Amino acid sequence: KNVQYLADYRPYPFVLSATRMRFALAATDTRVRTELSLAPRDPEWSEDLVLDGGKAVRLLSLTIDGEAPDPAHVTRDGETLTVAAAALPRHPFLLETEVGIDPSANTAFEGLYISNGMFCTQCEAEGFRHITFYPDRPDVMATFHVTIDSDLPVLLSNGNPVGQSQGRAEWHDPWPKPSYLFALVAGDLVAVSDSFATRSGRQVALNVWVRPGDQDRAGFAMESLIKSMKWDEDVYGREYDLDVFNIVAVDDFNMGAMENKGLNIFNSKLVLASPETATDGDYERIEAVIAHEYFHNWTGNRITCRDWFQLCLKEGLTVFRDQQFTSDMRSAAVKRIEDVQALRARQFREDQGPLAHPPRPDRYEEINNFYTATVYEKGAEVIGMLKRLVGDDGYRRALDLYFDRHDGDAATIEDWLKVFEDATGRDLAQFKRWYTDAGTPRLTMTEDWRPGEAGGTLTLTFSQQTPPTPGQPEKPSRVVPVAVGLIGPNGDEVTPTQVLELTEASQTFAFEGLGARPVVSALRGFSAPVMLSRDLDDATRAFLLAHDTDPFARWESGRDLALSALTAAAQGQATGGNYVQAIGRLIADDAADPAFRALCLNLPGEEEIATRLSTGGITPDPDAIHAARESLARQIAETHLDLLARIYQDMTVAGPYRPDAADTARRSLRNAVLALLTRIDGGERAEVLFGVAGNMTERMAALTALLRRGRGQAELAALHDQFADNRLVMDKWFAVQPMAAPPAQAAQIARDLATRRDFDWKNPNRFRALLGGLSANHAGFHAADGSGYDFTADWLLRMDPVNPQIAARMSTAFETWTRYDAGRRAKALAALERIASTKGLSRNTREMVSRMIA
Ligand code: BAL
Ligand code: ZN
Repeated sequence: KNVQYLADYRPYPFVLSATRMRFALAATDTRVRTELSLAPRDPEWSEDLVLDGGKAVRLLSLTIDGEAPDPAHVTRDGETLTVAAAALPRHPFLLETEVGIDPSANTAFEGLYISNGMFCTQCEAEGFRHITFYPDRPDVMATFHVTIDSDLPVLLSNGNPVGQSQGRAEWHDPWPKPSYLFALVAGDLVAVSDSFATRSGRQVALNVWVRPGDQDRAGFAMESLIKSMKWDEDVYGREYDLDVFNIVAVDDFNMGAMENKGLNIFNSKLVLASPETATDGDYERIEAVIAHEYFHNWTGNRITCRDWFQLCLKEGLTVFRDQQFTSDMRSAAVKRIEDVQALRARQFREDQGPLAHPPRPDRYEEINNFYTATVYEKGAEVIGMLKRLVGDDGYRRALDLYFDRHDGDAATIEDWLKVFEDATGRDLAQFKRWYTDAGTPRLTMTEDWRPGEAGGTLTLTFSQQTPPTPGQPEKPSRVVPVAVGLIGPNGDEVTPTQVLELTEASQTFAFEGLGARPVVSALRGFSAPVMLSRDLDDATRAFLLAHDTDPFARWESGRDLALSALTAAAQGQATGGNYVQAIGRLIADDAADPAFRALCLNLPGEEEIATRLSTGGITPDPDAIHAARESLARQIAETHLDLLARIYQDMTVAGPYRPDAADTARRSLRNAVLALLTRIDGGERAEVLFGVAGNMTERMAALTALLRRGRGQAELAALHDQFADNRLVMDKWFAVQPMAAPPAQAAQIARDLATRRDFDWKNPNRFRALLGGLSANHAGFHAADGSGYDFTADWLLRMDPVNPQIAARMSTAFETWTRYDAGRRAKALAALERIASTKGLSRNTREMVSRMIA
């Protein structure tokens, strides 16, 4: 085992000031010459020079200040190249290497590879070591000067262009950066171009590079980039710092996108959009991810991470910033609810199982396995709490200090917390546990009401407790900000939002001088990433759903009502009359935001119901959960048939397609209603909509509704005929079939799809579409006969030698396996053990599987 520990950190013993590289690109034999300007960190102390370098990097030559060292002083193992201290000067020196690499053989898409004839790189976290020998760690930062020799028409790297001639381009990046931010692209590409004048007057050339023919789908990405640049100036005072900002879309990409300095590389699904091919959700995601990668220029690039344990320093903060951006561009209330839904679906799920880890882990085997919901989304939640605790002004002062103090640094979570302490005077020692401790705290709230002459007193008692997680049996109390408001019996707010700060295992807070017993609206805005439990009857929940002034808390009341009905039904108990009535009143309110009504109307997913049950100590039965959810949906549809039919008509969106918040909101409500109506009308409306809709949002909604009812084959065929050449649409086509299939058929449908010639499984998007589609079908993936587990294990094993990152990432489909019944557990464990016992398994997948079966 090759475990890395945070406690073992020590600075690199050499200082690297400048890196010069020359690439002679060729598909099977690319030559890379690298010059490193190095100096010993401490001239009194001699150390070996250890450079990282993957197995496939062939060393062709090495010199120090122009001389080849004695070969006895140079040793190579599978992962490093070491020059013995005896061969190194005690003064600054130039180390030159030439290596040969084979981009055409690189199916793992780490380092330099080829996608559809285009050369492309992905270096975060440790891809650069597959390009050349280098101190491939984020705290080694250097300026880069890159020359690319190739006949391909477009040759790009980081920084500013400094030379362009036939078959050659030169780029210089003046901002010292770690190797993970290096990028190179060479291909037959065309650009959608624009420009941006920064607030200090710098003209920046902007380009979104795509394959010829895709230009008409790149405009929205450009609009999003310009909005992001403006927003970061207005809200954070951050200005862009190069003459050019390039974005490139590539079809084969392990991640969503990558923030390389001045040369962001994107998975094409997060750049390309047209109304006919992309959904409203795709547009919103493109806007958010373009912003996210752009925002990294300050939070990630200008200030980077000292080591990979600090990954959430840049990711949590940048997610937080992109969430703020989307809130400002669209509806803050809707965005908050969507983010909490995503957090619960991915991060709470992770926290409850064997893969639980803190936002800042203190050990890993393979860092690529830690690009997780905990590092990203919980990392963002922790910053939201900090902001709530220190206030908006304190947050702004702390961020200004962070940028002033740490510009050009490779920083740590300690540095981050220190700027908040220094800017606000607050002691954050206890708060730091949010970074170091895993697990979702469980909060319990009880109420005590005492009427009195001078008004009544309401006392709230909170207790907190966090269940053990792997390696962390004890969980000390954390600081938990709980935003609370009080609503009077007539529905008026009597006490506006206050933030209560919990620091103890149990604590009370009193509200005095109250006229009548109020109803408590708790955890407003989801003020902390905790699970709150309180004894509340359905009538009070329905009251809050009707009257709460905080949109998140209001939505949450509806959610709780639905979950209480669903969890009861999944255990064979009574049905959800209260919820059905309350939801009818809510969606009938034409004054309310349609997006909010849609969020309330969409029932919790089966996975969420399973999580709620297992949190309460009950073993979830996927088939019973599926049946309960279907039955409640049908009950809603039958009870409110006329109302739903009316809303379906009213929410028709006229005119040309626009992906803005207003039209997206109307379509989201209309599509939520369609899913219910399809349960009653035999699919009539969905079939019509699929035929007439000019946009992918409505066509996918119609197709999904039909497939869930066992229909939709003609529509599937039509979509295929129309878009067989469009990879992104075909990914949707592959994903929706197992996802929306009746659970008993899901695994077989996935298996059949996997035999198709166009199941281009080495493409990460296509692989994720099919396996992710199946695992999104809760009862299908967890089919009692183990067919979902077996199918998934077969394909993880097939993918692992080709692309270990993707295999390891997709293995998280199994991360909840321990919460199911003995029969399912045995089948899931057998599948995991089959993977674990496979010879030659990658470090990535081995680490994931062994943590899951530990
Ligand atoms: N840094 C990896 C991709 C992202 O989070 O932006
Ligand atoms: Zn990021």
